[in-house]
Amino acid sequence: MTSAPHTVVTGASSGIGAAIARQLSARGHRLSLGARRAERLDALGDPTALRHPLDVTDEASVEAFLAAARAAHGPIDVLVNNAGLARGIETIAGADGIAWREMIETNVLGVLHVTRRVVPEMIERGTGHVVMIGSVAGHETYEGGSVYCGTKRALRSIAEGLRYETLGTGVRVTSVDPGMVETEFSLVRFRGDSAKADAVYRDTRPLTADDVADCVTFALSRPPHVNIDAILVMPTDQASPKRVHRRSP
Ligand code: NDP
Ligand code: 8X3
Repeated sequence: MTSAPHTVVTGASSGIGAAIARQLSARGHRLSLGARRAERLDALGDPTALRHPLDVTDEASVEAFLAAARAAHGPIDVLVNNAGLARGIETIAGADGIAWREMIETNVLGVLHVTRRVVPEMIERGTGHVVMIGSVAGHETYEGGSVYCGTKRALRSIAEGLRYETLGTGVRVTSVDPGMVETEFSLVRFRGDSAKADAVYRDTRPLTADDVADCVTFALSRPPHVNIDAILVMPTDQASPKRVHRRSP
C-alpha cells in the first residue's frame, strides 16, 4: 500500500461514513466518496476527494462509481462498506415486506455488489483492506429488528468468509460493530419522525460518529501483518441493544 492510500467510503453523506471520511482525509488518504445524496459530500471539505453519486443497491451505479474512483485515484487500497440502514420496527407478523427488501438490498446485497468488484484487484496486487460497518445488532437480536439484525449478522459471515478466501493474499478484513451511535440512523428508521428518533438517544450518552471512525482509523493504521478482525464498540451506558442506562432528566 502506498503512503497515501486510495480509500473508498460508501454512504459518506452522513453520520459514521462522513466522520470516517473526515478523519481519513486529515490522515492524507485519497478518498472516493459515494452516496445517493452526492451533493452532501461537498460539505466534507476535501476538494481532492472524488464525490460521486452511488446507490449500492443498483449495480450500474456501483460500476459507474468504481470506474470514476479508479479514474480519479487509481487502484483501490481500502474499501469501507458503511452504507446501510434500518427501516421500521415492525414485527415479522406485522410487516408488509417492503422494508425487508430495502434493508437486505442495501445492507447485504449492496455490500456484496461493491466488494466483489474491488477484492479481485486487491488479491492481484497482494494488498488491500476491506472494512465492514456491522453492528451490535449482528450479535444480538431484538423484537422488531429481526431483519435488520439478520442483515448485520450476515455481514459478520461475509467478513469471516472473505477472511478465509483471501488468506495468504495480504488482504485484510475488519468488522467494526457499534452499539448506539447518534446519527441520522434513527430518523431514517422512523421515516422522518424526529420525536421517535430523539427518544432513542434521550437521557443517555450514545457513541458519536467520530467514536466509530476512531475504531476504523485504528484498524487501518496497524502495520500490514496485523489484522483487527472485529471491534465491538458500545456506549458505556449500553449493555445490549435494548439494555440502555438512562439518567433522570
Ligand atoms: P446515517 O443514516 O447517518 O448514514 C447512513 C449513510 O448510508 C448515509 O450516508 C446514506 O447516504 C448511506 N446510504 C443508505 N442507503 C444507501 C444506498 N442505497 N446507497 C448508498 N448509500 C446509502 O446512519 P449511520 O451513519 O449511523 O449509519 C452508517 C452505518 O452504521 C450503517 O451501516 C448502519 O447500519 C451502521 N450502524 C449504525 C448504528 C447507529 O446506532 N447509528 C449502530 C451500528 C451500526 P444517502 O442516503 O445519501 O444515500
Ligand atoms: C444500530 C444499533 O441497536 O439500533 O445498528 O440495532 S441498533
